Amino acid sequence: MVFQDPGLELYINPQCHIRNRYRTVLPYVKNRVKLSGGGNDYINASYVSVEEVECSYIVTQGPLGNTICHFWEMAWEHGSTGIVMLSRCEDGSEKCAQYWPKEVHGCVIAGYFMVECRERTGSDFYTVSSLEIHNLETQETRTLLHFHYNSWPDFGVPQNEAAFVRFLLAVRNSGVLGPNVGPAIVHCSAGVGRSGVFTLVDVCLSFIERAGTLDGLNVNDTLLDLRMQRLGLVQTSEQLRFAYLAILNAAHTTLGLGQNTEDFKKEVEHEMVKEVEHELVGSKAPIELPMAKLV
Ligand code: PTR
Ligand code: PTR
Repeated sequence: MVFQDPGLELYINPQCHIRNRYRTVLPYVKNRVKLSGGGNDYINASYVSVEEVECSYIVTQGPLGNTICHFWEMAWEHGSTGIVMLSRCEDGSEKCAQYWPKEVHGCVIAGYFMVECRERTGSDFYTVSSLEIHNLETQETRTLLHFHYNSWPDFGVPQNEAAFVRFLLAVRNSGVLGPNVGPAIVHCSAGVGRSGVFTLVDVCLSFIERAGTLDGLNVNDTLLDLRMQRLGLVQTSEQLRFAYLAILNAAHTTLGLGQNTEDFKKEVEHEMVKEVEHELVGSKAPIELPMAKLV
């Protein structure tokens, strides 16, 4: 299946091929992020936002070795204070370049930027690094938090939604997703499957917080809206089901409605997920990437 909407034109430029990690995953023309440093302005990244709940992100692929400098340029130009990374660097093959320091007190130099790791804390499934980014051209320095969820395979789901929700709440509580800072950068390997789950759950949680209830939440429409901004966000029906469970878990946690129970899970399985799979995965919103449009 292929998106037919003429407003959803993918950015296809042979001069930019070496900046794409996957030939089939490209940003739309209408909302691609442009680098402003002069020369080729291309980076495989999309602005994704839902204004109603003041959520905005930059969703992007895991940097390649030759795009690390573009990645940091983008973070700098947008005043981002947080990066959410949902893939590993290696998982059988390279999924993402090691664009941030591997070790505490380590340093990465890319283009005009020097990035140092000041501190790192973590649990078994995620790490939080406090990074200092120095602009070598202007001599300015800023700090930025790097949240790395390191146990989520591509096309899969995390082990359980409670762990993922703990991660999401840690990101939210840090303030990096807030409306008064630059958009957080969210990426996995292609910047569609796992990044789609993260943004969908965060946006839905924002709707729930604003309303003070789960009533009226429309996850389907929210995902369709996000998919008009970057193709293929949320890749599999398993990921979509997981997003549902995570949304409900997060809602129960933040609204104090009590913890996830088996009954509650069953309810989700029966009443919501089946319907959504049928509607969203089955017909209206293709999961497949639009191969036909590619040169
Ligand atoms: N665990 C590392 C540390 O604390 O130094 C941080 C880290 C985690 C670095 C994962 C890289 C990682 O990616 P990969 O799992 O692909 O090596
Ligand atoms: N497998 C696809 C291809 O080779 O064209 C690209 C792809 C890779 C799509 C990973 C999605 C992927 O998952 P995620 O967006 O979660 O990194």
